[in-house]
Amino acid sequence: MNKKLLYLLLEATLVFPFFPARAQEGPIQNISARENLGLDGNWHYMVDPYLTGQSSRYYRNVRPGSKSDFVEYDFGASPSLEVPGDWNSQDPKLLYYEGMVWYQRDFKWHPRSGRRYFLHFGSVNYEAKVYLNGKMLGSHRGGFTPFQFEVTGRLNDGDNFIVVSVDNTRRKEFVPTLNYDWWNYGGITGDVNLVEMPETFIADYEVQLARGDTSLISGRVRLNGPRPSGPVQISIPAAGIRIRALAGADGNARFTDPVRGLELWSPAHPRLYRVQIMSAGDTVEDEIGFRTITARGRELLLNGKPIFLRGVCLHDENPLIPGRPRSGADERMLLGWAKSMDCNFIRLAHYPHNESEARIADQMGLLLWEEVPVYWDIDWTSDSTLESAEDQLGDLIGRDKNRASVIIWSIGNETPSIPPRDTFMAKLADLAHRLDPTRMVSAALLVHDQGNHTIAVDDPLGDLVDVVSFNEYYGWYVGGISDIGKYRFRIPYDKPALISEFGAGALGGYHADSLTRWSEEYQETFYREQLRMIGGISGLSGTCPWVLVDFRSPKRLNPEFQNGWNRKGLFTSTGQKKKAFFLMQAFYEQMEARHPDP
Ligand code: GCB
Repeated sequence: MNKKLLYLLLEATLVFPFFPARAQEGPIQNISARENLGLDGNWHYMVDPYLTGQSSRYYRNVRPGSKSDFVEYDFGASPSLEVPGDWNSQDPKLLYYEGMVWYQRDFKWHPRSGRRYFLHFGSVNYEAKVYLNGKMLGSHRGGFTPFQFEVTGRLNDGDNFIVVSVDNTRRKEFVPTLNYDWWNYGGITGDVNLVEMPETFIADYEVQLARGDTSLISGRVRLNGPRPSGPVQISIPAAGIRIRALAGADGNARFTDPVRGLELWSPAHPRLYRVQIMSAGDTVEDEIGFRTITARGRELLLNGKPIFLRGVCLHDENPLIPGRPRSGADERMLLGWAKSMDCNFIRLAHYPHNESEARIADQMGLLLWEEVPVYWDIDWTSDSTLESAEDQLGDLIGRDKNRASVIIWSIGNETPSIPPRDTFMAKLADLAHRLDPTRMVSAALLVHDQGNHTIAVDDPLGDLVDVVSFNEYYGWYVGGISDIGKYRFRIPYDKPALISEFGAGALGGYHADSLTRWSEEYQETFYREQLRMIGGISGLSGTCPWVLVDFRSPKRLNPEFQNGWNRKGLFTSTGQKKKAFFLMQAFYEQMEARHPDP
């Protein structure tokens, strides 16, 4: 049993010795396709900077019964926040708030016998304690990945209420740690659902082409419940495919079957098939695309053919709110901006984005890099830090393993090589490979200046990843524009290489000559020089400028040009294109003409 599970069970047992919470092995796959009561919407909230709520038992949600009753809180009379959504963008008092906030909402439900119920959260940043009808269900740490609690037998027939305490205090041992270059948006940032399932149900499934093989479909279905063994069927009606498999006593059914005539998914042709997974008592449907992603020496191959990744980096932030996206429409808008630059690839930095984003990318024909927040210098020697990084990586892969768009799992960003970090990252690389042998594993590496303008990509982690990716800021943090052309890169790997970041800041609408920092002209010239330099790197598999849109960061304090925003966006914070956007767009159009998407 993994340690997180043990923690959940122990905690639940201590609080309710006679009724331990039953935490799951992993959240139910494809929640949005299940019978569910959506619990998004308005939740009451109370801000609790002094951590009074635990001892005052806010989770009991008591309301004064008469005028003379003494109760020092009242959810019902408190204001509300939209869920999903961060609190920072919904109440001006909370813009910089880091700490505890209590959420509460009522709902009506009539549980049916012979059915099982799960309370599922898409993401809560960072630590959540969840209570149903005054009793604790359990807790979860990690701000970006889903989790759930089984609530069978705990629902009232009729009126119910949930209370969640959410704490986004940054801590040294957390992942991410104390210091990072984005806004620490707190709150219930993902969807909340009450899900109804049969007693034995399809808890998880994976349906993909076998690694590098377009003639084999392979995967796994996992049943959960009192009758976990039995036949399962996977069918793809439009392709005339029907696969039968048998789940053993552990609930797992594995299969590998030949397929013929399947149209492959690609950015040029994002074909998705309706896939039906059936067991004796349960059926679930998904939309899945089929493609392979492999490497041959320095070439990256999609469906066996070379592809150049015309990428861009993106934070999970809608600048027009500004805050975490609150709907699929927000995400579609951001991905649409990337498409308008002729991108076929997006690096979702620096943490898991909302689950629906990869589904939208599947539909729009965008390839994705997904990442866990192992960012800069975290606590490499702490067991709990490693456990948290592993949990987040496992949960992300578990959530998005059926998405054709996702081709790269990134295990971290700019982590400086020292022995304990090398050991830590080797474990993550190994875990990602074990959990998903069909995709590429990468990390955004730091480079090292060997003198004479020679930049070596020589991080030992480069030996353990499948795609060598690196960030470089020559002409912005190092040297000026006129130096960019002098740099040469040494990339001593026979693997695909990718520039995972390069970029310069510009305040939209600020115009000056090309030597004036923060002007659109400086940024434009920086891009022109960078693209010339990058053009000299032979065999590169892609580029990802930093970053598509200006984003909020409390580290960016230049009052004239930044004002709490990282200004390296190709779009401004109001959604306007900067001059450099058009240069990048022209470059990508040329690249597409030279290397059309397979
Ligand atoms: C980086 C980081 C990214 C920062 C960016 C910057 O190297 O990976 O998170 O936001 O530089 O703007 O400095």
